[in-house]
Amino acid sequence: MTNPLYDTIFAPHAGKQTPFLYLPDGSVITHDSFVRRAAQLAHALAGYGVGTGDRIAVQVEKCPDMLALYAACAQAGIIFLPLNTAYTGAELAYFVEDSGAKLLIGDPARGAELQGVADKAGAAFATLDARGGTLSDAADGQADTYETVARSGDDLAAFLYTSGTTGRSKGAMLSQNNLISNAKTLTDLWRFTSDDVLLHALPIFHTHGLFVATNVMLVAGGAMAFLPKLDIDQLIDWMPRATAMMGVPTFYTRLLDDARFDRALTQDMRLFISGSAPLLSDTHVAFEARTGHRILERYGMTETNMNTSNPYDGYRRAGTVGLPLPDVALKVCDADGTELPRGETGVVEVRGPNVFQGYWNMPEKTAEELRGDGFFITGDLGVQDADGYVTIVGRGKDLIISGGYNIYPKELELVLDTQPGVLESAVIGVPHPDLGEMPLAVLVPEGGAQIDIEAIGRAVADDLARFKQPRRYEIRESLPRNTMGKVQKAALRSEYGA
Ligand code: MLC
Ligand code: AMP
Repeated sequence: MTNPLYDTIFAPHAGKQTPFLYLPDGSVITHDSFVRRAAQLAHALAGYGVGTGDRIAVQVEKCPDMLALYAACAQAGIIFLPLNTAYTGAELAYFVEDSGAKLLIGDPARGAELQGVADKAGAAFATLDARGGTLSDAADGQADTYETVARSGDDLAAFLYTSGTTGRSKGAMLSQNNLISNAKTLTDLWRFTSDDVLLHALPIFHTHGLFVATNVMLVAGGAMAFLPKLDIDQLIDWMPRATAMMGVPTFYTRLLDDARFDRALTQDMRLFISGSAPLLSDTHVAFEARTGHRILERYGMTETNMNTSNPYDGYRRAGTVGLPLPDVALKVCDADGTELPRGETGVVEVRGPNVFQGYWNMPEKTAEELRGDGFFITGDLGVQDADGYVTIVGRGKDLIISGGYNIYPKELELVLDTQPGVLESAVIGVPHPDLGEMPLAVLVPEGGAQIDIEAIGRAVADDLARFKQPRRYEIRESLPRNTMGKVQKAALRSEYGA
């Protein structure tokens, strides 16, 4: 193979007139037209001076061209760096500068702002959305074949940024083999074939919607109902024409809240998969009672793609994330990395072809989390039972997961601490019926100062994407600390969590 990722996932589709993307307006993109569009986009990228090994930062709404850009990057050996469309200009500037991206591709409606971000970072700028843009214009007249650039499986295919406990985002470097191994393993494990139609309502800038869903469907040669976002009416409308769905737990709780969602509607579905955040056992049980389907829960992360899955044929155990994938080694360890006996709770560590290559330009961070023997320290607390099923019982890392998006409290605290009248802050996750968790900010005023919460709400909006912004503020005289001076977040969670 000259380019394992392109040759495995995209090349087999050239010439196939079968449906790949069903779009909400009724139009269909075939497998063949998808790879042809990718080739045109690869030519357009070359026109912007982007070449093999370069990075491109892509903050583009979910649309077929955004997905085809991923294929174009694979074909041209360019490293694809997709970014959440909710990120502010300030957040984006960090990613473009840190990654050294040669080109930023963004929303035409934010053209002036993003051009400024690109200029500051010394990157070129192009626009793209579902209606077009300068990149799409540049692609339109190009040849629809492109000579695939030779790459090895160890070459990098993508960067996905993930925040950390220090508040500074880290670029997780994913190789071609990282993506290929997961794509093949999951296609087999979940029995995807060319007969499948996947309901795809997830964003395509994260592991779940991009690599898990898209790569699996391409390896299988199936189709996707490619929906812009989670819209329950649309999901219900498409369900009788689909065979499978992948979603975060909010997808399942919202479906259950709708009386139209029942056994008849799901009778032709064969598989519902959940991940990215804990699925409550209650949801699992209610879903089976309503539809007769047992949700298949799996567990993964940006740095490792998927690690475990409940079985397709065997018992799907509610509240567990199932068994390690066939090519993944998993152990539950103490803080020193010593494996604990089955049944004891500790930190989950994983090793396998799915595990990333390290954090871009952060060798110390990489060494802290990726052991010399290849085991990655996930920061999740888990327990494995005698049958091998893994349950995630909590997180060692200070992380909030809201509707499947990660929010690192430190990043918010750094912004809040600089606000007028604020001496210090602590951000905690509190339960939320729809999104699982949401961030609550506890603020301590400087001696005698008045804190203007509305002004703070407006100020954080410049720095933080909306989904990260605290939904509730509490003011108190001081933060509870232990004898070492560390803020006791558990105490705050039990005080405000209800
Ligand atoms: C949207 N909003 C959120 C939010 N999503 N707030 C907190 N958390 C979220 N996840 C806010 C918006 O800013 C807006 O705020 C309001 O909610 C309505 O926006 P929306 O776009 O209409 O929201 P909605 O469609 O309801 O989106 C909710 C959601 C979506 C849960 C469907 O966030 C989603 O698709 N999440 C999936 C995330 C995902 O793919 N994660 C995978 C990561 S990969 P306002 O105030 O302006 O109205 C990974 C590895 C693995 O974790 O294992 O898979
Ligand atoms: P991210 O960094 O966005 O990739 O988020 C990965 C994190 O999501 C993991 O480290 C877990 O904490 C969490 N996660 C993913 N899937 C599950 C799941 N099925 N159950 C519980 N937590 C999950």
